[in-house]
Amino acid sequence: MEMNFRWYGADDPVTLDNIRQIPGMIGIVSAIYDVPAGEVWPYERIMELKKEVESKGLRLDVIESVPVHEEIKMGLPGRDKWIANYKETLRNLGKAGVKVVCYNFMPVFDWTRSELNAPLPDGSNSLLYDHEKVKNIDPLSGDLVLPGWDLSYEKERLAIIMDYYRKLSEEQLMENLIYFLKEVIPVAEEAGILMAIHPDDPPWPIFGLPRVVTNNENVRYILETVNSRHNGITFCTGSYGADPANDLFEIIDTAKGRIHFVHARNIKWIGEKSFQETSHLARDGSLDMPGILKKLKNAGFDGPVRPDHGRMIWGEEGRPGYGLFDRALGAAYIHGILDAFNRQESGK
Ligand code: DNO
Repeated sequence: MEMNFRWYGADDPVTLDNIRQIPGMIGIVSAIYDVPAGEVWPYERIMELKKEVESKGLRLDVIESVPVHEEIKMGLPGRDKWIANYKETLRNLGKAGVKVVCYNFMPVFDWTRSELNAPLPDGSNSLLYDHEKVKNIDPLSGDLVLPGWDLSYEKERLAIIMDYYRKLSEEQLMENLIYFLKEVIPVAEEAGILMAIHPDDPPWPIFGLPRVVTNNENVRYILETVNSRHNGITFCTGSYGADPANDLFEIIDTAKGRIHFVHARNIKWIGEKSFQETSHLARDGSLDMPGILKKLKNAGFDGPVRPDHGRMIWGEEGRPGYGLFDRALGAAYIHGILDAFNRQESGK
């Protein structure tokens, strides 16, 4: 597996110089952040990013994310224009040598938590999702705004979009995803790009909006219906793992050969549909990290992996989930596990 680290560009308090000093780091996962969702990413901008990353001895194999315009997710007649733009972006990314594109199909709201700095017993803090609290949050009130949300819409427009989604069934949302995939996957094939859909986080409907990238059955459906190696998944342990009903090993079996990117992080279930993020260590959370990594390795996965959300430790302040220190510890832990497996295999 190839160790990568997410970097948010020039605005990120974590620098490329910081990242290159984490042992074993080979690549950066990033995006062009100032192009509005739906617009084409210019080739020159992609190359600028790539050169910057490469000037620090790192690679740019993975983009996370190329956002999918809401009209595509909603299945509106205007979607074809946005899909044409998406294809153009994929062509530009392919030309620039990018190998994997991570994206998601969550209506409006990307990853959602009720608290961004919930205390942990050791004095650090981390992201927490409490379903009862989220049920009482009105995202239109502006009381909770999360870093992954695109709230560039006017409030009235957002209300209309949410209303539309509330009437959309999961089957319809899935159909819209399949429509999108049937269009873009042939282009991804030509461009040499592996598409890797990220699961919904958390993997159940929130704010009354449907979600479909949630479980084994739906992963199977998505992969079988558009049956190309270029139509694959991001296996995010913490997103699928947030639902104890999801058997992570089963999902790995289903997606074998079609897992193109791994987000490795741990969470601890703290109640019905509620969880807090922990250090990456298996003993701190509910997920069997070494077991999962072993299963991925045995399924033949040797692609890009990145540590995911970390706690805030040692007084660090910064982007929730995306500080330097705990993610660096996470990377070292993952490396340790993988090195041990490799040693065992080689019999040394
Ligand atoms: C959260 C991330 C997500 C992810 C997108 C992929 O920390 O894992 O925001 O990047 O859902 O499109």
